Amino acid sequence: MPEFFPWWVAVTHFLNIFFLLLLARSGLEVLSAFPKLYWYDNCPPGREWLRFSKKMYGADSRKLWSSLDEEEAWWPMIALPGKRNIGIGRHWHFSGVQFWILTGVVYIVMVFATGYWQYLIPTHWSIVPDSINSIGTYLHFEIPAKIVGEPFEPAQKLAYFMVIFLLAPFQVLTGAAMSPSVLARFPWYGKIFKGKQGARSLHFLGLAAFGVFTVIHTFMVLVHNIPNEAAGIVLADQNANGTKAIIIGLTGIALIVIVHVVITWFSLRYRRATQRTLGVMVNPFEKMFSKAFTSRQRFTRRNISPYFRVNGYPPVDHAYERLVASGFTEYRLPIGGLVDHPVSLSLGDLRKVGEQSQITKHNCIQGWTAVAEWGGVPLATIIELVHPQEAAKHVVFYAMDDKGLTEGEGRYGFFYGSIPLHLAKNPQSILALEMNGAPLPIEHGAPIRVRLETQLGFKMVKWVCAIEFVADYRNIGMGQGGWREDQQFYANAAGI
Ligand SMILES: Nc1nc2c(c(=O)[nH]1)N[C@H]1C(S)=C(S)[C@@H](COP(=O)(O)O)O[C@H]1N2
Ligand SMILES: [Mo]
Repeated sequence: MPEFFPWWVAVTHFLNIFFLLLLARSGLEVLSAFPKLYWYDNCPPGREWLRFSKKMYGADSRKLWSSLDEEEAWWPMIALPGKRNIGIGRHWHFSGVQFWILTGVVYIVMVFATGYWQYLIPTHWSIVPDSINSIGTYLHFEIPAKIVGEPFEPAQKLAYFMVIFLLAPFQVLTGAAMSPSVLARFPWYGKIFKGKQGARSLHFLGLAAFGVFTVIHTFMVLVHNIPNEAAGIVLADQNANGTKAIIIGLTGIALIVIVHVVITWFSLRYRRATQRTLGVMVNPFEKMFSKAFTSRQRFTRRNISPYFRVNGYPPVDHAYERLVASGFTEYRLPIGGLVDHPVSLSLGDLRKVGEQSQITKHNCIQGWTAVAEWGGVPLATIIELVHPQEAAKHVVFYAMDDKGLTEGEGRYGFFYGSIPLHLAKNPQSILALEMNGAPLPIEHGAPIRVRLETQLGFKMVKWVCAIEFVADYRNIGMGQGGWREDQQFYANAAGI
């Protein structure tokens, strides 16, 4: 039989504490951007089953509001990094999860390679009544006996089994069910979890379960024979000096806290550097998703959401007002840059170029979703029309809303976004002129907005006024590939 407390359990247990705390805190940062949980993907305001926000926005609100207004600033003590930084929070979450999974894989391999699984995996249903007995014993303020020849009592074994073999994979699976490119490519996968909102709710409940487990687990270690157990889990030797083990254990916890304080401070103080550094780990991963998956969404008219949130306030300048007043008859869309045939098209010209419609689900980075029908011109047809040169690698969409005027809060400059050429060629990448069978409403991007159905919402530029094919986006704006990447530190790839 394997040792009760081998060294690799001590090591992976320590790493697990570090990464789980990282995932919990950065996950809360993501939640803070849309602190509402739903069980269905239409997610209209007011119908959430759980809300962590006092702000109320009604679906019948007379004043235009934007989904970014629903975001909450959470305390850096709780969220990583806190203070409305979902871009940075996601970077930590997706960097951390890779190492957490790696730790888990190493642990599981060792569990099976060494035979340790016998201590963790119940092989008989009697574990259930035995566990109930154990819990009864605890409720009489006594410690139940360990299973003969094993390190744990029955309730403990069952709890560890559920956390390791059910809860941890559950968090990975519900996490994956929130990626827009996974959902677009495999719509059946999302359905298992009641859609993206179901997956968000379940992922949150998973976090809550981890929290409950951690509290009980820690308490149990304290009421059991603490110096002894500490010696086992910290020093991988139950007979080692307990006091020494407790000191080393507490030092380890202090170290974890210090690292968390430092990375939180650093993330808030040097947001660009954090975005760049963690981007090295996250971007390839996100790009892989965007590249491998194309959207296969086929919703029906019955799936169309009665309420579709707006993100980003419409342009407020006179030029845009004049365009609206003219019914966009004066609107022209220049498409140029590194192309053989630059063009400038009116809405009528664009309609002649091609027509495609699709009913798809929108995924905002904050977490909300909504289904609509979009009609317009496939970007692939535009590409054929203008014929990009060899050097063209990205497509940049420039918008008419100047964030300094529409939002303020220290933000400035016109909204824009860029995508790699391959995304523009995807089957459901279009320039939409219509929403739900009518011309695009102003708040949703009139007269033209981009639709890319494997990506997060922030990539789908509204109120487009020009399109440029470029070799590189680094000399545009602040060089990160889009306005939200520049000023909110979002990742440039948006398939997750
Ligand atoms: N020009 C412009 N386009 C934009 C934005 C914006 O602020 N300005 N916000 C983006 C974000 S973050 C999202 S989620 C979607 C929202 O689209 P909707 O308002 O039609 O729901 O638009 C995207 N396109
Ligand atoms: Mo968004």
